[in-house]
Amino acid sequence: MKIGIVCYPTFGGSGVVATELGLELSKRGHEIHFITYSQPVRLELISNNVHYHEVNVPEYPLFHYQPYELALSSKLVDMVKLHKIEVLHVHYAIPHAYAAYMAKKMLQEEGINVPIVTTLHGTDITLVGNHPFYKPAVTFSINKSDAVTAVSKSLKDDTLRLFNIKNNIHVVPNFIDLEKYKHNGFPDCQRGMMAKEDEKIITHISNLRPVKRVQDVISVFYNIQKEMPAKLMFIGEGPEKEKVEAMCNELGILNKIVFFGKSNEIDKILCFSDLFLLPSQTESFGLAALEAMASGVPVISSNTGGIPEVNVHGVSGYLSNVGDVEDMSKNAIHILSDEKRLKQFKDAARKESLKFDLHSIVPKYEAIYQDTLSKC
Ligand code: GMT
Repeated sequence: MKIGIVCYPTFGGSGVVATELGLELSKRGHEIHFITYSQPVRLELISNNVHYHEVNVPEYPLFHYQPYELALSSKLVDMVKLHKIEVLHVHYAIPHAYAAYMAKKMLQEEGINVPIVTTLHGTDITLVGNHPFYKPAVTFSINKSDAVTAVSKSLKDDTLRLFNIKNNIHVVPNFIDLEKYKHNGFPDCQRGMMAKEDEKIITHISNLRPVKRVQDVISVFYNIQKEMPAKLMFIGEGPEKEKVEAMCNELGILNKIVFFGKSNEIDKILCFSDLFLLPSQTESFGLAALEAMASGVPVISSNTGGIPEVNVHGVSGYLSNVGDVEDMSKNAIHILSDEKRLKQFKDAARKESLKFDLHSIVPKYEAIYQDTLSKC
C-alpha cells in the first residue's frame, strides 16, 4: 500500500509511534510518505520506501496566526495526487484529522477517494481536545474518519465519555521494537560512566509538562537516596525544568542528578537504569514506561489512564494513586533494596513488554487500512 502518515515530528510519544510505525511498514514493503512541518526526530533513515514531505506555511503579516491546517490540507491533496497515496493515517486529532477531512473532500471533487485513519493519542482527547474551543471540531473529525484507533482501552473509554462519538473506536496499543531495547547486556552499556558500582540508577523521561508531575519524581528520588546511594537520570526539556532544578537545589541533591535534555539515545540510557519513575497526572498509555520495561527496567508509576494496561502492579513494577509520593517511595525502595527482588522485577518488566512487540501490533494497522480501502 501507499500510506501517508501525518504526525507531530517532535519528541512526544505520538510522533515517536507514528515514525516507528512508518519505518516498520516500509520494511514490510509499503511505500510510506511522512507529511509534516519538519523531519520527525526518530526518522533517521530515508530509504527507497520512505519519503518525507515538508509542509511549509508561508509567513504573511496580515495573518495573526499562520493557517497550518490549510497548508497541511493543500499539501495532503498535492501529495495524494502526485504519489497516488491510497490511505492517510493521521496521528493526533488536532488539527490533523480535521485537515485530512478537508483534503479528502477536496480530492473527492476530483473523483479521488482516500480513506482517513485517525489515531487518538491522549492529550488530543483528555487535555486539549476536550476544551470547548476545539470540542466540536474534534468530535466532527473523529466521526468523519473512516477508521479511528485509540492507543489504550482507557483512552477509548475517555473518548466515548467526553465526546458524542458515533464511530467505532479500535484499540490498537502502542508497540515497541524489542530488538532495539536489549535486556541484559547491551554491548556498549556505559553504566560505569554514570554511577559508582554501589549506586542505584533511577530514570525519568518526559517533556516536563505539568501533567508529568515532575516534582513527584524529585520527591520520590529524594526519599530513595536517603535510604541508599542513588543517581537520577533526568531526560527531557519542558516548562517545569526550572522548577525541578530549583527544587533539587533546595533539597541539596543537585550533585546526584544528571540532566540529559532532549535525547535520541533513550535505549542507551535505559540500558543502565535500575528503576523508572512515571508519576503522571494522566497518561493515555505511557510509551516511556513501555520503553523502560523493554529494557528490563521496572516502573513506579501512578495508577491512571492507560498506565495499568502497560505496567502490571506487583509484576513489572508498582502503581500508586496520583500524587502519593510516600507510597511510590516505599515501593521503589522495596524493589531496589534487595538484589534478588530487583532482578525478578527486571526480568518480569521485560517479559511484560513482549505483549507489545511491534511484529504483533503493526499488522493490526495493516488490517485496518485494508478494511477502509475495501469499503471505499
Ligand atoms: O505525553 C506527552 O506529553 C506526549 C503525548 C503526545 O501527544 O505525543 O503523549 C501521548 O501519546 C503517547 C503515545 O501514544 C502516549 O504514550 C502518552 O501516554 C500520551 N500522553 C498523555 O496522555 C499525557
